[in-house]
Amino acid sequence: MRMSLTEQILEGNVRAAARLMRDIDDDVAEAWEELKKLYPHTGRAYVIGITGPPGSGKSTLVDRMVEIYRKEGKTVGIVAVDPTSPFTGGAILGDRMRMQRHSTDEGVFIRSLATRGYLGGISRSTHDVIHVMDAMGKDIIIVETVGVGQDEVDIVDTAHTSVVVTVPGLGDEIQIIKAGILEIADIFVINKCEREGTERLEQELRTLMEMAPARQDGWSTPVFKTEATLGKGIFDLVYGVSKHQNRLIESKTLQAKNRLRAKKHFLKLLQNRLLERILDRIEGGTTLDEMLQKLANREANPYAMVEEIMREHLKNNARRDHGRT
Ligand SMILES: Nc1nc2c(ncn2[C@@H]2O[C@H](COP(=O)(O)OP(=O)(O)OP(=O)(O)O)[C@@H](O)[C@H]2O)c(=O)[nH]1
Ligand SMILES: [Mg+2]
Repeated sequence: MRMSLTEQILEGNVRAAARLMRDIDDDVAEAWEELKKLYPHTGRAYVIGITGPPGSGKSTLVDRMVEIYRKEGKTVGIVAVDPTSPFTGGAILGDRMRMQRHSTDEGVFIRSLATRGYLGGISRSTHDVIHVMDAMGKDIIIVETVGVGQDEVDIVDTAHTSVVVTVPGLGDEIQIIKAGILEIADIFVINKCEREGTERLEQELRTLMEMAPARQDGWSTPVFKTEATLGKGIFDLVYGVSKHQNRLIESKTLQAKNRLRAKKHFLKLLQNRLLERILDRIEGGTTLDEMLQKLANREANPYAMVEEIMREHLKNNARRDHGRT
């Protein structure tokens, strides 16, 4: 009998893993079944999120970090999330190039994800892909995402340790406050620290942090200065990540963190599944476009419409759904 994708992945078949990730991306129905089977084999990997503005050097940093983890004998999965926006177009290719030297290393698995439509959602497939890498046995999983809005905050929900990258000379201090980045950063990195303005930025970050309320886990967010192209400061950064990991364990907040991660993932799954199901049904009669048009023309009331959909499609069809997946 043919082995299932899950069985192949658990045996270390890299092509099977890549295949499943493609299916996840394409929203193939079987992917759900495979993920369901894989799930019991997850939960061991340590997930690090790296976020920051376009071109701040995230991929270069990741590449350097991977170098260190590999020397320590750890295996690594990398998820590079690309919001498909005009100004980061072509970033996927760029990431591939920059991490090319690890691409022949069996201990490293790299996967790029493009942001998809409003239904697929960036964080859902990210969670799923993390699970696949986790089941593959990767010790460390690094999620790189461009910080351009809500996505970065979403991605942070997937990570145990969140690293926020900034560079001098961008007026970043304003961006940081705007994006609410302060609350989500476990570690700050000032990359391209050879550039002018590093000291000022560092000072600004520290001042900001002093004003922030004390964290429950007692962790105070460190600031590391790196020059990723030359590999400077990377050891400190990697050490900082493991210090944060230890703090999570010692302060017993790791469990709380995992609960939060589980919650976000679960709610996302539920939300997507329900929404998909309902929209599928609606497509049969009135199309979503038609509904939206009516709403825009103020010919329909969104509150009443949602109520009606709930009534019709959730309750009455619940039995018909039974047994279908
Ligand atoms: N001067 C300088 N350049 C750097 C440093 N780190 C990275 N770069 C350069 O900055 C450019 C962008 O680096 P990436 O690693 O692709 O940045 P990124 O944040 O991953 O970019 P996106 O994924 O496109 O958002 C590249 O040309 C790097 O060589 C640094 O410490 N100093
Ligand atoms: Mg990148």
